Amino acid sequence: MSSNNLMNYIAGEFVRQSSEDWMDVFEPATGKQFAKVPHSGPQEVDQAVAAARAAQPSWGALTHSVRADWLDRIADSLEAKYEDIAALESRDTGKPIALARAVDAYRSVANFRFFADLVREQGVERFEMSDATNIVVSKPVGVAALITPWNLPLYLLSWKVAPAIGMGNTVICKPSELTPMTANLLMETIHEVGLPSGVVNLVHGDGVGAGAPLTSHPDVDLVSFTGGTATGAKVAAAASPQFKKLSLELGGKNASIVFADCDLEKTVEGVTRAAFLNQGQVCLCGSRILIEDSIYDDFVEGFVDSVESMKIGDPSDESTQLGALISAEHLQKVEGYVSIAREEGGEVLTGGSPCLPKEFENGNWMAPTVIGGLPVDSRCSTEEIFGPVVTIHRFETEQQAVDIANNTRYGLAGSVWTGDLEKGRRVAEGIDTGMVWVNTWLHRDLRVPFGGVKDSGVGREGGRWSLGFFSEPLNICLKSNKISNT
Ligand code: TXE
Repeated sequence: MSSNNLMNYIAGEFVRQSSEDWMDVFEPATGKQFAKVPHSGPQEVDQAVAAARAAQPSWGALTHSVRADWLDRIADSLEAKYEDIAALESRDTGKPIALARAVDAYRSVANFRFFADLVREQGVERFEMSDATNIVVSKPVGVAALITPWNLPLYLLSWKVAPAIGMGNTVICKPSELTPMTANLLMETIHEVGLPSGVVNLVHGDGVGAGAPLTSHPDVDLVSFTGGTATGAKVAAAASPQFKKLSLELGGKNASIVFADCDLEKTVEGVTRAAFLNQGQVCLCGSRILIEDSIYDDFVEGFVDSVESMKIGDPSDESTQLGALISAEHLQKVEGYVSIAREEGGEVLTGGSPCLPKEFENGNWMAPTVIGGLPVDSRCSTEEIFGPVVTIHRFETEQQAVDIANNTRYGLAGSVWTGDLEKGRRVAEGIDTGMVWVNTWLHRDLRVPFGGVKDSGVGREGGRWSLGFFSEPLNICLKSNKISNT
């Protein structure tokens, strides 16, 4: 068996699945198969849930401070593998190595460190009454299913694992079958540091084989899911009848609103980054750019120049800014939207096929694409494309900008670019969304709530919101009989 045939991690052991059913993992940049993952089914899910259930009472009984020390040990060990994380993530997802290092490797380590500190600070809340004292203690929820997508594999998995185990839960991870490599590396790390067996388990496989049995499993108490909106609806339908605790981080169709009083140069740079980071495959990406009429032509000229100057190609080259899309199917979907845009009357201002060396000709490549001239309610302007394709639109008034921003089923994020912070805040408050950045984008503070409204999801994670989601508050009211008999 090749070393790139990954195994499930259950009860502290790397285990072979029961069948010889494997799924191929492809390198997005070249289209070549380079690894296999088990195509696990309900049997593997049952084993992993049983391991997590068995480990939960003793893990949950440890103090916050002891569990925080474990998170720090995992962070230390992951930090030593920083370059491996970046290289694996770049190969597995097709993203540029510089981005994989600065974003994926950095945040994966930072997530464990951040939650170690936050969990360690957890105390018991007290509310005094005239004749009694209430204390609120945080108890673990139990066994958690953590399901993650392919765009930021370890970044998002660590964002869930750290607070979940930090609060005393035990977990089963189900990473995307398209990008399993760094989840495997996390299991190796956890094994190396000697985390008690069964606290973290991992089942590889697809949504139907492994994801669905996990979300409907009667012994799973909590589901944290990040992925597409259609899949999120299936997860909710499976988990809700059993009243599992549920958090859904789904898609987005975020607006970048550009006012005439912005700093044009910085805004062009920021809006370009917001549109195309990770090839536009981030749920927070600003894929609809709304521009105030009086600067429309100047902005568009600068923006198209900026987009055309981005270097696309070999993800392992340090100077690459745009890599490959995740899969051939996804490329087809994204290209399909460009055809739809043309049918809807849109004009492609830049984009088309990138010109790349021969070794990449079977990869999933697409040049960054900017589309103008579409109505604000067209499909390309309202549906999530999740690729390097943006639409641009004009507005004349603040209210018009807000109305266009809200003209979608999604409500995850957004950005406003203006020299007037009062206006920035006012416009931000008008948008039905979970997060808005003013004069910046993806400027993350791990303490703040992360999540969306409408079809972008249910619930918030991040900082104390994560700790709240991954725990159950128990209120105990203590009244001493000695003080009074009333
Ligand atoms: O994600 P899926 P896909 C959006 C984006 C993209 C679309 C589909 O628009 O084009 O979603 O992407 C597991 N029960 N986002 O198909 O299917 C699956 O195995 C339980 C936005 O790749 O949502 C994987 O581990 N689990 C997003 C995870 O769900 C199931 C990031 C996500 O896969 C399941 C990625 C089921 N029935 C895509 N079916 C974001 N919010 O950032 C699948 N899975």
